[in-house]
Amino acid sequence: MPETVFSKIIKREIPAAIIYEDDLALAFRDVNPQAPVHFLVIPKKPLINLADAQDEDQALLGHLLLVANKVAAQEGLKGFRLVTNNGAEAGQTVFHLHIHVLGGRSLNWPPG
Ligand code: DGP
Repeated sequence: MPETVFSKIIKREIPAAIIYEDDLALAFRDVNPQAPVHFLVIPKKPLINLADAQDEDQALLGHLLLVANKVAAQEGLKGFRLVTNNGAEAGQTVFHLHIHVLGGRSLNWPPG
């Protein structure tokens, strides 16, 4: 998988506002926030997107959801939304799997 800005954030080659880290995952604030709280949860493993994940990634994917929940609580969010854009057609621009976590305001449905 080619290097992305997110792999550079993992390696601390470019700065980011990191709010959580463990052996498997990293969470940092989105540089272009779409809500008062908007952070990204990424695996350290270089997966392109959800479609790139395999059965062997089951525990890792579950871990990312639990990290999203944990950091949302840390951020004081009661209601929040998770989004993962899978592929360019869905709006994916950085090709390293990431879960957007959005909150801190009312969120409309359906999303655009
Ligand atoms: P997506 O469109 O789902 O691929 O979302 C990519 C998000 O990543 C987008 O909301 C902006 C964010 N982003 C892109 N480059 C950087 C960066 O260098 N630092 C941070 N913190 N966020 C970034």
